[in-house]
Amino acid sequence: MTTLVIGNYSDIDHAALTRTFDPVFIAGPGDLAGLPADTRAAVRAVCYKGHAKFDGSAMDLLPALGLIANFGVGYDAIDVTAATARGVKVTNTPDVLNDDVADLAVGMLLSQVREMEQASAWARSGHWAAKGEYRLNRKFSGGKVGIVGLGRIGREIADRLAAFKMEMHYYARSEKQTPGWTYHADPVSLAAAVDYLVVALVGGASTEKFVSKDMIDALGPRGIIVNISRGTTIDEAALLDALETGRIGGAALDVFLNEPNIDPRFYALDNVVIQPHQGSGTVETRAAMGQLQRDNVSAFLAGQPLLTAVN
Ligand code: 8YV
Repeated sequence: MTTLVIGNYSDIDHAALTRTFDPVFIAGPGDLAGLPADTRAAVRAVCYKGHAKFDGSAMDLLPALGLIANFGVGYDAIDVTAATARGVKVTNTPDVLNDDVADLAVGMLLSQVREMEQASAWARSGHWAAKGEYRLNRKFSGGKVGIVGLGRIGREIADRLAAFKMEMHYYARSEKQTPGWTYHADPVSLAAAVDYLVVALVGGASTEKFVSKDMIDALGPRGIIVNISRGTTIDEAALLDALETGRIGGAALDVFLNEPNIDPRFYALDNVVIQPHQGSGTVETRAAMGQLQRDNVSAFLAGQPLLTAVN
């Protein structure tokens, strides 16, 4: 046995992993210590899925480890510095999920602005027939949007929103070739310039609470925040305060701190669209992510170049 699979996989992925590697499966890094020492010693590659921390002490339980292949583009759960220090390569699954995550981001924003959840509840509860038309809401096309992080996914979101005739603004570490779009080196100035703020940053320590109270206040009472990145990228306490007091108009969130046990204050808010971290959650995309994860492991075990290495 050279491959260890960590995390919860779909039946299709589970079968493909079994066929390809005949691995040992465990639910999370917390189960590593319970494996027999000779099993741990035989592990050269790990397929990892999940958001629990996979740190240096977990890696030290696998002395022959050479690869951690992550199921997901975001690898903030894995301590890449610790991996590199131990000569362990890390791979992820970029690009194959860009369309799905961007589609969901746009759908969540449109749903929030046009109050689709509330309007649906109005119809289902009989109010439409008994009380009449649902209240007027707000025009979506032609708004001003700010993308926080114009990487691969941010760019896909921006391209979709540009098709809604939006005025495009963005923050990124450096200005991009995007004629007609306004670059803001200062994220607070970005937030002040737009109606909608879409967060598409990488996760991890470098972006923790990047969307600050100052940015939230600059966005203002008509402003709406969308987050499809990681819960850590927003100062969640500041966001909840602003949502509860009306200092911000609303939010559409696919990611939270402490998923899936998110702060119950979110459930009491009717100005939040809540999604259960399902940005990449289609059959097609999860299949492509699983394939890329397995292809990285196969390449590693065959001594060939990794497809999508991050260190
Ligand atoms: C998760 C994600 O990987 O790709 C990412 O970074 O957040 C998701 O696609 C997926 O939920 C499996 O854990």
